[in-house]
Amino acid sequence: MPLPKNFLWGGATAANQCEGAYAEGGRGLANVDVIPYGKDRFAVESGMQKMLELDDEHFYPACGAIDMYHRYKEDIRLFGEMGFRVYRLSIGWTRIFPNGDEEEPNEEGLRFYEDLFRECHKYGIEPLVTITHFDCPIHLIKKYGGWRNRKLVDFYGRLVRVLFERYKGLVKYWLTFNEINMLLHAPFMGAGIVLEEGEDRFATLYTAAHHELVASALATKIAHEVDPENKVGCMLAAGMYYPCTCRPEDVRAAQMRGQENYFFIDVQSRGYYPNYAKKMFERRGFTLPELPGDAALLRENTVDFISFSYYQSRTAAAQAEGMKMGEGNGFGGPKNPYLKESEWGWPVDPLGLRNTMNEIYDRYQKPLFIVENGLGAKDELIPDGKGSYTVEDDYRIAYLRDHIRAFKECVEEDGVELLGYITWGPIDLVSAGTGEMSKRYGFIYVDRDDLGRGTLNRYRKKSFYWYKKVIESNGEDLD
Ligand code: BGP
Repeated sequence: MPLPKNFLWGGATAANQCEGAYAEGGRGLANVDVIPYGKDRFAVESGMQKMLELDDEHFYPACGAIDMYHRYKEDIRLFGEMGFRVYRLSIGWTRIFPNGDEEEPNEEGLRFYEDLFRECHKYGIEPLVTITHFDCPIHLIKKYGGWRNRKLVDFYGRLVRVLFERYKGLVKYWLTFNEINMLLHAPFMGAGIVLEEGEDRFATLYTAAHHELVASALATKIAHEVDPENKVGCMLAAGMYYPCTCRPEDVRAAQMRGQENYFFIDVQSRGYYPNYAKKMFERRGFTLPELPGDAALLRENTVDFISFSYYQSRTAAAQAEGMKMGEGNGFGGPKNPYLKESEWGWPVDPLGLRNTMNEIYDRYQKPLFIVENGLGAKDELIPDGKGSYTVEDDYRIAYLRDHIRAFKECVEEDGVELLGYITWGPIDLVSAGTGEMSKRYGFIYVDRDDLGRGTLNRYRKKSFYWYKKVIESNGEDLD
């Protein structure tokens, strides 16, 4: 059975990784702007090092990024040329509310996205909007402490109401928080949280988690009220945990890591806190900062579909000491000896995508949506023989082909419902993890290096023509 005719093929970006123009159009400063390139990046991202302003000693890649703010027409035209049916992008919160706590939105920011959505529709591209993709106004961090403060729920509620009302009829697919589980791994990026010395990390992170979960349910409620056509999804940084051996202790370790991962989605999809989480809170002496009405809000406003990013499977062991540890999308674990790795050390596991999809679908029984997948690799720009340049990125094609085969089998043979497939970074952009430009995911090459030098010109890679063919044939022609 082939994929459904209306299957949504496309690509995904995040505002801070592509727009640049950080101080234009009335935009305010956000956490993502002040995460520097280089050795301090990880400490800032993970909330261990406080950096709430730009300084002269660091380079901040998000401030200029690939300048999509000024070039979105050219970029969307290229997406149209590939035949995209969906383009996933995120809203820069501080373009709409520069400080985050204003009463009135910034019209210039609203107009920017309205124009962008209209541009998508010109090419028959459906926009899918991530409301926050690692993005929180600096003012809300300085004044309120980020998502550890309940007030953020109200400010977020104000933001989403403005978006749903303004873009009614232009956008119908929404994601509330990108990779919501990343909050536990990169609290500054995920929730605008800088951990204070001596602060109870567990309590702070799960307090912020509760606030984001309530905000997500509130957004789902408002979205459905404003337009019953709206479809709202949660978004998980996915990847099934494999036990390192069949020792029951390792299987248990994998199960527990899985629960930590699914915790957010359990609440967003089922509408209540799972017992394993309540027990964990009890053991840690943590009381959920619930207000009257929260439980009902969560219960009555569950998501319509489950979206997720997938780059790799993960491993877990009861005793990881002495084992070789590997890299991964924020979730390193013992190395999996059965898998090859990318240049950045991320395991490559196409079958893991099918395993993961089955696990998620079994758990929630709701339609799935792959909204990120791809290979970060170094590319070499070479003359194309026609007066321009290109990249012979067969390695990227091979990665994507294997993953597409895997999800097709999952749909066709396992019967999993899948709304679409969206690759990460269809145009090269700033890496969230490392801040590099040289970690490229795109079908379109952007001439810019790790320190922001380059013409910003765009070039079609070999994978550009390949993906166009894949979409045209609705996934039948993968050669
Ligand atoms: C996900 C993020 C993206 C993206 C991607 C690739 O976690 O949602 O923003 O960047 O990973 O990661 P990286 O950019 O670190 O290679």
